[in-house]
Amino acid sequence: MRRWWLITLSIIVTFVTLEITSKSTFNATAFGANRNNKSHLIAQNSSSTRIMPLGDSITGGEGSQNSYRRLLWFYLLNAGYSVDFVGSLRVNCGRTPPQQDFDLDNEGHCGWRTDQILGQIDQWASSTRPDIVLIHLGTNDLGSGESPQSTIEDIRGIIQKLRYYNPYVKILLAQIITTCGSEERKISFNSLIPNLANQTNTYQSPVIVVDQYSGFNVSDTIDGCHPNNTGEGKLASRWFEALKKVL
Ligand SMILES: [Ca+2]
Repeated sequence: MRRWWLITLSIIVTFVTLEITSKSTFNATAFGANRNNKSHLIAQNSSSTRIMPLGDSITGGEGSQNSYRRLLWFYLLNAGYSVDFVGSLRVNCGRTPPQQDFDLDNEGHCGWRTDQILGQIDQWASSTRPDIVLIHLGTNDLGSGESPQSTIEDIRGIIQKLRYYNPYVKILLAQIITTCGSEERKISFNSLIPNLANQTNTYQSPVIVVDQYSGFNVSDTIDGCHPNNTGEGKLASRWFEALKKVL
């Protein structure tokens, strides 16, 4: 009897040791990715929360920039969250980002309007089924003569489609940064975002406004439109603060 008890105890100790080792490896890997600039060191597993960064070139990252996604990735990992960025793209406006030590997957489609995103979201959401979607859209619509109201309706359509593939999806919806084109139209568009969030928010599938507008200046861009390192830091911080409330 005593022998069986010892065998059982031995099995339990082995299992607990393996669990601790496994968790230590994950944390070391996450920080190691930051230190060694090796994308293959990025740890993910099937239980990670799937986050889709969805938008235009402000999400994708213009040319030589890494985009806000890199900083956000390390904010999340260093805070201990197990996340997996998802999307059909792994490039920044057709180019490889300068640093590739983060999860490159994204849906930041350079130059795209919201109605174009709406036309493709079925395909993307069905293949990745995100748990959380970060939406920063509207810049190209407003810049090409689309009305703020029609752009809002396109975003409403995107939310509905995302819910078809995951009824529990959480939407973080940006009031967009103040660059590129008419300031007046941006302000008008951003003023409609809280109303859209109120109308679409549910307990099962929250829609949360993230203010990316206030505190963001043209000096936070590389070209008057796209965030520079400082601007990316501001975007990443606002997303991170919002994500902490839903992760
Ligand atoms: Ca990924």
